[in-house]
Amino acid sequence: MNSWRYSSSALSTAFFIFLSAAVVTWLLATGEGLRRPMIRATALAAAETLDLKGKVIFRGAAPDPVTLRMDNDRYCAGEHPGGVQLQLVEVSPQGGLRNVFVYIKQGAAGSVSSPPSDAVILDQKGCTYQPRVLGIQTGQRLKILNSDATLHNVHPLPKLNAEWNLSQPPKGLPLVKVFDQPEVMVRVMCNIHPWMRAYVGVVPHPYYAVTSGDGGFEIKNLPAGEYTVQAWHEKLGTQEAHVVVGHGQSNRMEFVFSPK
Ligand SMILES: [Cu+2]
Repeated sequence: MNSWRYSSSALSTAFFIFLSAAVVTWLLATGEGLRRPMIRATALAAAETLDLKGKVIFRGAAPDPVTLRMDNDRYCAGEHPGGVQLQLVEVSPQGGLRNVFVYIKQGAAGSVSSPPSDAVILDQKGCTYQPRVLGIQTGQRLKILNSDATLHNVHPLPKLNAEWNLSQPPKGLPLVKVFDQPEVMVRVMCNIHPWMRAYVGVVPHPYYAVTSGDGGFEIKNLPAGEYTVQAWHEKLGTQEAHVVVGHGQSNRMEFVFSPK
């Protein structure tokens, strides 16, 4: 009896080893393992999360601001007598760069959560989009307001999501839209006011931020693991960095942009 038990157990062990070897061989052969997000299984098991904090710096001479004339719309021109000085490379006295979209490009897919119920707000105010750079999750509602007493036309120009083009009456009802596909960035324009621009970073997770006036950003509640982080700026392009979050590593990072 004992010998039968022993041999049965040995058979089970042998079968388990065979099955494990087959799975490993299949992963190696198909490259499936390589395509998995770069999250350490041990980190996820520990359910450790951290806030990834960082700063985006600009070194060099910022270009001259552009003067926007809004003369083709009396309301817009009246909101900005003398025009608008638009500085797209907006740098703080300490060198921090504003309006950089920073997001987890690789490594967060295993932690995808359903989109938050709160809508992201994009306002049209003073004939500009506010904010100019924003992030949103796939499936999350984008609520577009028109706070101006003039007609606007909201026209995103995506490459992966559906394009649409809708007029919005003066102080009209909000438009509510959703992006289905991750896309960094979706440019939004207004067919009536050619100076109007907004950029929407659509990501499948909540791990993104836009730098504030001092160039700082914070990506909250990031599971410990290894990540590729990308920083995007409208005029200065993109940069990527590999970071390890948790495991005793620093949760601070820095990007440095220079003139193009
Ligand atoms: Cu407009």
